[in-house]
Amino acid sequence: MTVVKVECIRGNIAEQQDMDVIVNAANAELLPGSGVAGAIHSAAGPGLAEECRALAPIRPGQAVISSAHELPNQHVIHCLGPVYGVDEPSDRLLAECFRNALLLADRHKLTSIAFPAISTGVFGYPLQDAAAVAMKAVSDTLAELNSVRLVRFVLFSDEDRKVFEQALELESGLS
Ligand code: AR6
Repeated sequence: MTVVKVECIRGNIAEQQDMDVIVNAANAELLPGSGVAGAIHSAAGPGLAEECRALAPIRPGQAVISSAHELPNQHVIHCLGPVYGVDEPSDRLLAECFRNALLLADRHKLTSIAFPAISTGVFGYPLQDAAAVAMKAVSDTLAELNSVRLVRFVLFSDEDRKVFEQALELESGLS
């Protein structure tokens, strides 16, 4: 079985130079926005929004792939997370984001993928619950991956990183 490393770091998702693909916590229209989407679009330059126009709109749980433009990565995968309490069932839709992004990266023969904490900002998903969903989704998808070797969660604060680290330790399929 393929060995996949899962790690949690504190950092900026738009500054993951060593990763093949970074994941955007997008809006349905794939427009720049705030938070993760703002950071990714401003680092990528206007070409990203232009390319994204043809890929939008997307629905909760869906993942689409684009070029990375001026970012140091090969690609960006855009996921629309659920708005907590609105898009239901939110846990299944959030899990689909991680699963669909991993499978898409794998289909593109990419080896490393960096995720932000999708839905936990503007979309209001409680961080601890989101971390558990994320780790279980990665664990449940591992057996289907051929190319991906490194999954990195990039959290904006050390406090958030600790929450994800704990969820990683609790997800037995990943240890
Ligand atoms: N790097 C890593 N994590 C970040 C960064 C960054 N540069 N910036 C914020 N976070 P959010 P969502 C954390 O709101 O909840 C946008 O406007 C942040 O602390 O970016 O999925 C889109 O256009 C939080 O824990 O994504 C959508 O309309 C997490 O990343 C909507 O917000 C996600 O925060 C998407 O909302």
